[in-house]
Amino acid sequence: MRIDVVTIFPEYLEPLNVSLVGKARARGLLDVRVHDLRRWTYDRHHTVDDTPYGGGPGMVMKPEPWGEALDEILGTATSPAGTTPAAGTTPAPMLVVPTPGGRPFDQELAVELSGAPWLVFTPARYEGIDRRVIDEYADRLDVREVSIGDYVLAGGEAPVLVMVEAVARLLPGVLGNAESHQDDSFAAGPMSHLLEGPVYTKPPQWRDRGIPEVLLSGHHGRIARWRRDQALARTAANRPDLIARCDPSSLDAHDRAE
Ligand code: 6GU
Repeated sequence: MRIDVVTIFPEYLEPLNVSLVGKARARGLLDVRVHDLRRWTYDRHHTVDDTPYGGGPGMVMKPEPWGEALDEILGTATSPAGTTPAAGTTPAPMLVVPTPGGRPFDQELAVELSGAPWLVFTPARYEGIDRRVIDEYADRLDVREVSIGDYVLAGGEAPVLVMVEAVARLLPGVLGNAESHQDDSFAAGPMSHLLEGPVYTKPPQWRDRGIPEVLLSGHHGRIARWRRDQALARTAANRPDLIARCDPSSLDAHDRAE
């Protein structure tokens, strides 16, 4: 997968050199290119923002640098949403626009993005990017405006780090064990919409605390049942909204499986 990020703070994306994403890049599974938006400014102050039409507080990112940056990065690779480029041509990139006004980012969207061959992220500062830029590229590409949660950040760079990490760990070969994200919180399957319960490792005694006995029992049925109960309790406590989305029949099936 190729990922381009256009930002006025390229150094903010340094964590993409570290850990899981850094290793995926080093192994050639991920081709990440970070671009400084100011490369596409030509005035002495490398201006990227201006005052909003209609008045109001804050500044808006000017359309020209974004347009030039995206034209250069995308080249001729454009294809309207819902179409596929002919064999042998450049794959259609997906444009991901981080904004608190976007659709909520969740595991389902992470899975969808992980299936794209090429993602282009446009993290903005200030009050956002001149709307005409999003409209311009939405005519030619699959454009997604995405928010990572119900709070306001100073810019889209941290959300890009979040989204790239969520997507990268889904790519084939990135995780050590091909199954290791199968039972994630939020993954599809019988435990979907349940949060993961507590986990334990050695030593068997730490301070005055031991390990729940069922985990030492070797009884896989009882262990699975206990984990499901723990997951359900944690979900009820922290995310009661998710309980409603649980498939009750899958829970009953799990119960009977013991
Ligand atoms: Cl994607 N951007 C900003 N600036 N704030 C956010 C966000 C994005 N998602 C949640 N808050």
